[in-house]
Amino acid sequence: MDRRRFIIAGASLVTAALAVSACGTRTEPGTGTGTGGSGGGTGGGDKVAKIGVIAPITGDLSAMGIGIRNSVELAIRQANEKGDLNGWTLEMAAEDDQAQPDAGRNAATKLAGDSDVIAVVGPLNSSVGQALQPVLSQAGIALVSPANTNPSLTKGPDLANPKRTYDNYYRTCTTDDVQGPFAAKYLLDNDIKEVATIHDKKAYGQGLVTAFTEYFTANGGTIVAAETINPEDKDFSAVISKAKEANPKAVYYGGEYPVAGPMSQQMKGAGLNVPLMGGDGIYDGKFIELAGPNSNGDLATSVGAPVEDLDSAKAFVDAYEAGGFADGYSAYGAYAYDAANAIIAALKTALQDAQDVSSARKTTIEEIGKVDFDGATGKVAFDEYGDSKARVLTAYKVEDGKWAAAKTEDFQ
Ligand code: ABU
Repeated sequence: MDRRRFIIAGASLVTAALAVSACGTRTEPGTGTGTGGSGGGTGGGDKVAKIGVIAPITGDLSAMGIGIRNSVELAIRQANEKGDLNGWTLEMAAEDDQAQPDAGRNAATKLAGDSDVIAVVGPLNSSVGQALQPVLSQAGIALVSPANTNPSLTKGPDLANPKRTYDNYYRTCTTDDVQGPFAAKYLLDNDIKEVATIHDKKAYGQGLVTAFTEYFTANGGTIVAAETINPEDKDFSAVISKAKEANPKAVYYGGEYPVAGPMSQQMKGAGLNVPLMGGDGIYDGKFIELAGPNSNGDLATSVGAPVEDLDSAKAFVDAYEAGGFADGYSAYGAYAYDAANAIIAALKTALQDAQDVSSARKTTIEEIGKVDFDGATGKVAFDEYGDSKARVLTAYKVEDGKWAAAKTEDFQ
C-alpha cells in the first residue's frame, strides 16, 4: 500500500516532464482547481470529446478519488499520444462529488449540460452512483464506475429477480453479492464462526453486511450482534460495548476507512481485541494510519488480485509512476484506467463518422457493452446487466503496519 500511495520520486517526475514536453501535451497532470480540473493532452485531431470523472477529490475519501481521477487522465493522455481517435482529441472534465449524493447529482447535471461530454467514469460510492444514474441516463451519457460495488445499481433492488436498471451504466469492479460471501468464507475457513456486524446504513455498507450475513449464517456461522452507526459518528463506544458483550471472534464492518479506522482503534482501546474486517471501502493505507498500531491482524477484502502482482497491470503501474502524479493510484486506479479504456475503445467506433459528440452518445453506450480486451486488472468485458464479468477477489491482512495479500480467489 505504501507504494500505491507514495510512489512519486524525483527521477520519475523528470521522466514524466520529458515525456510530456516531447509529445506536446497541452495540459498538466492533475491540473485544475485542486478539486477537479481537466487534463489529458493533445491528440491528433481538432474535434474535442470530453470524458467526465465524478469522484471524491476532496474530503475523507479523497485518497481513493484522486487515484481514480489521475488514472483516467493517464488513459486519456495515452490515447491522445497514440492518436487512437482519428480527428478527435480527448479531454478530461473532472468533478468533485465529495462522496455525497447531492454533490454528485450536481456534478452529473453540470457534465450533462456540456455538449462535449461523451461519457463519465465514476463514482466511488454506490450511494453517489444511485444519484448519478438517472441524471446521466436522461442525458444519454454512459457512466462506467470503477468502484461501485452495491449490486442494486445494475440488477435492481430484488436480486432474486434481477432487472437491469439503467442501460447507460457499467462497472469494472465486481460486486458485494460476491464480496460479502467471499469475506464470510474467509472467516469460516479460518475457524471464526461468531461475528458481530456493524454498518453505516449507506447503500454500500448495509448491502455488504447483508450479503456477508446471508452466506455466513447459511454456512455455519453465527451473528452474535448486529449494530449500526451513522457515517458522521466519531464515538463508537456504545456499539463496541454491545459487540463486546456478545463475545465475537471478529467484527465485520460495512462502510469506509474514515469510520473503520477509528472504530478499530476504539475497539482495541475498549479491550475488544479481535480483528475488524471490512470490504474494499477500507482497503487503503489511510485505514491503517487511522487505526494505529493495534490494527495488525485487521482484515479487508477488495476486488481483483493485488495490482502490484499482476503482469497485466505492470504497464499501468509503470506509466502511472512515470506520469507525474502527486498521489498514488489507490484501490481503484487500475479499475478507473480500465473503465476509461473501455470508453476509449467504444469511441473508436462511436466517433468514427460522428459530426459532434452529442450524436455519438447513444452509440458509445452500445459499444461499451461490446468491449472485450485485456486491461490492467484482467479481462474487461460486461455481462447483460452491465457488470464486470470478473469475479476475482483478494483478502488482505494488516501485517507490520501494511496491507498484505492473504488469499486471492476467482469466487463464483
Ligand atoms: N466499493 C467502494 C466504495 C464503497 C461503495 O461502493 O460505496
